[in-house]
Amino acid sequence: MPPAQAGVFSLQLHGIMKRAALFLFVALSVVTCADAPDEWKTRPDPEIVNFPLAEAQSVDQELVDPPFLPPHEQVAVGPPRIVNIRLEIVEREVEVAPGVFVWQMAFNNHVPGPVPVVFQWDWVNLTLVNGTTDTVRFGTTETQRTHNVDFHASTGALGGGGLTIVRPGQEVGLRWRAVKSGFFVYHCAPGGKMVPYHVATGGNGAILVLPREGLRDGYGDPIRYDKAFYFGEQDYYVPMNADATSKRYSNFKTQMPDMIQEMRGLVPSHIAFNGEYGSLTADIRLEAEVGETVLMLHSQANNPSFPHLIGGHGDWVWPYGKFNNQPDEGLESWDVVAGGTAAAVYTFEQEGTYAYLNHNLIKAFLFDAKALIHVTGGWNDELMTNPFTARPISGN
Ligand SMILES: [Cu+2]
Repeated sequence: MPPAQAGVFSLQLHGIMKRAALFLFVALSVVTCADAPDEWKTRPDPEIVNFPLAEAQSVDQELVDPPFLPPHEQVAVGPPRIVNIRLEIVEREVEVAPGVFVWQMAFNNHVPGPVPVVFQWDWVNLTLVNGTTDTVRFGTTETQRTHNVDFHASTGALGGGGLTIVRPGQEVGLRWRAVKSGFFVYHCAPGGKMVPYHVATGGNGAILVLPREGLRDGYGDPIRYDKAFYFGEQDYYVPMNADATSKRYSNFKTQMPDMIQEMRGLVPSHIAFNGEYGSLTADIRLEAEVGETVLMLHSQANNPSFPHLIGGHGDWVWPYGKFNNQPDEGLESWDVVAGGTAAAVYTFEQEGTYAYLNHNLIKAFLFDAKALIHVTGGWNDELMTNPFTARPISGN
């Protein structure tokens, strides 16, 4: 072989070897990448995914006021179901902080709205009512505006927003399938500037879609929680007077122009957990025992948040609150994106009062983005103790 051709052959051989090495590397990478998620991820069961709607059992779910969740199983028993829920929209004036009144848009007379609990692949069968059928339960306020609901957990039609436009005095039905598991925001979204107006006056909540096999930790082992608390964080943009009281309006409609003007500044006047200042620090007492595992669910429909449990951790935290992603272990603070959620579990190990808050500490303490969890059941000196208590400086 002439030297020139030998050189070309050598180059070709070199190229072939490089391509072979590259192929081997890619093949190994594919095997490695394919193996890693398979260790934790579970593939959907085709029998569940393809289960016929016509054969699904229909069950009613009675929703409850946050921060609590309706009684529920943590592992699915049987095939997908149709879960019937009812959301009644109320426009009401509430004192969200001392001297500060807001006309809210409230699902089921509460800000945030209630948390339905279903399993992945169930169907959610909603009746959305604009107004009330039960004036004793919800007061006598009549609604002024058109509303709807956009479920981030659903698929199509603006999350259902396009199929649920409902005028005062009307009701509308919407059925959708929970194809993703996780904790998902829902909110009113009637179009244009009505979207931020309705969301930032309280027209939002979240739905819990559990994996059918239940929650799993980073090792793939089952997690079962003893309690679940929902921390719905709400920002308000309240037109204020010079004396730190709010302006007052005759209804949800007449409040809108001034409030929209406040929103254009992007700076909330008030931020609360569970709709009102003091709600989860004074009005409602959250309790747990040492050894209990608490599922902490957080949503913010309009802004980011940074949950933190003072004195504890997120033992396991699901990125973006979505349970089909492997959870992160032992976090100090974690993320809620705007229009998103977080889900974390923590097993309490010491008694005491824990603050669960937005670790933007200005929002926690100068506003009211915080809650308290009161834990009883004993103290473990090995985890923490005072070798000596505060005393004059001794120099030793
Ligand atoms: Cu609305």
